[in-house]
Amino acid sequence: MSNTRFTTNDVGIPVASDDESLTAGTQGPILLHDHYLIEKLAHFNRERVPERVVHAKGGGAFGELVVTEDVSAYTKASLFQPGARTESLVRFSTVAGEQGSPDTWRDPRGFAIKFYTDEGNYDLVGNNTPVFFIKDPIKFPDFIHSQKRLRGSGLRDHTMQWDFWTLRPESAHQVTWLMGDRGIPRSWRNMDGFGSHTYQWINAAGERFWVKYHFKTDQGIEFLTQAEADTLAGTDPDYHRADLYDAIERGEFPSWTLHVQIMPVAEAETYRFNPFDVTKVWSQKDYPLVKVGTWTLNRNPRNFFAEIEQAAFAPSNVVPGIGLSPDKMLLGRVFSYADAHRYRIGANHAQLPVNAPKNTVDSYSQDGNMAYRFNDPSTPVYAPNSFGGPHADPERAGDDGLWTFGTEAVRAGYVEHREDGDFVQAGILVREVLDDAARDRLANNIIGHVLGGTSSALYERIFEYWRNVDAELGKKVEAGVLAGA
Ligand code: HDE
Repeated sequence: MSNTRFTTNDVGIPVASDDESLTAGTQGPILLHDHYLIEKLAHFNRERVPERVVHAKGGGAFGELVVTEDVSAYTKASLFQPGARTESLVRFSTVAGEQGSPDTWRDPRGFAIKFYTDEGNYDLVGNNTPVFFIKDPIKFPDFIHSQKRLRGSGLRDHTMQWDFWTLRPESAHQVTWLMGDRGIPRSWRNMDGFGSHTYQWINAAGERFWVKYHFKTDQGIEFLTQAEADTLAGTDPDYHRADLYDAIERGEFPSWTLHVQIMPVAEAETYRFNPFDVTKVWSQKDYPLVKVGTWTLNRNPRNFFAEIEQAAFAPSNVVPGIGLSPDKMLLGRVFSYADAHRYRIGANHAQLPVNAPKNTVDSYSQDGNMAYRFNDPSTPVYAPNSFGGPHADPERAGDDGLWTFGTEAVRAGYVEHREDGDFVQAGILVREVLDDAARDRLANNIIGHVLGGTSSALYERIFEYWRNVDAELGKKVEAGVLAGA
């Protein structure tokens, strides 16, 4: 079969050989003016961008959100209006492992969605758990260091994980999720997604509500046992990435039903838990799920690097009709992600096709590395101007950062509402949500994890931590660890 495709270099010039470098005679040195060889080697050296400092290993796909219900009383955001269909991208990930690490390590899973709305990109960068380990962004680098690797040996270390968790007992709720079945989903298709933080919704009349997002898997929740996950980590480290890719290739499009919990602003102050603390959930008895629509994944990336590795999700990407909240973690993230993208991909990361919005960009940003998009030359380069350049319109904007602030600058924790406490909701999860078998698996997972190299000097503190979550569970953990030590 004749092949009429001919190799060129990166500027389209036909090249002489795919196989032989240019040398001075057959035994002579390679010649520096073999610029095609140089381009190949030099470009190869630059193939990697820095991996994400967390959530380095992942995979993703494209899809669509279809709004089947009417929630317009709560938000004017165009993507949530009845009947709206919005293209989207998701990236699922583990948190602590590096790019080549196994998909089946016990870890929360990232659940980052980008909605390409007609009013700009809306990114909901959540996890497969509704809560998080810490509640102040100042602790994030410490927390992540404790989950990653020791400085000297470069090894992971259970002692520093348990040391950090037990010294920051606000972690108890999330660690209970992590050590339970949800810590190793069977596949990305078999897990729920959560926005985790409290966000604002703003309706057309300007009324504000606090909301939490829940994506409930239509495939059903399924998990791997520790033993299954350990085996897969060795035999099939890309198990979850392959599962999603293969399902979509087969035409089996996974879907999730999107629900929200809605809290009237006036109730936030008196709710039994502080509704802005990301280590807490809102009880669904108090704030039941309100259905919004269906979100389906139906298209695989065509280029993993261009569309998934370079995907840049940022909690600062919020569109009109949606706003932020006094959750300190969320506010820390609003700075952190765009900063990470500028470092990792570059100042113009938003110009890449996967990150660019579908609507028109009319901003005053210009130049920088790899600038590709530019305004018509007649558009002024400054604002305000008298020559027809874009001007801000508060009516169109989202007012995403508005709520009533106290005026004093303080370094203090969250105001504790009457039922708050580090261990309260973790205990409810153990006693009221899990069944006997799940409680047993939880205890065994904890015991196995602690015995996986944790210094015995921490044992008593670990037992105390779990006794505080639940007396029974604490006893089981203590007995199991001491028996196995
Ligand atoms: Fe992240 N996180 N995070 N995080 N996070 C990143 O962004 C950060 C937090 C989450 O698939 C980084 O581009 C801070 C909570 C997901 O591309 C970084 C804090 C939740 C992803 C970063 C948090 C998340 C990230 C790494 C404490 C769930 C992967 C490189 C205030 C609600 C997104 C990058 C993807 C990624 C910072 C806490 C979820 C460094 C400072 C809470 C799903 O910017």
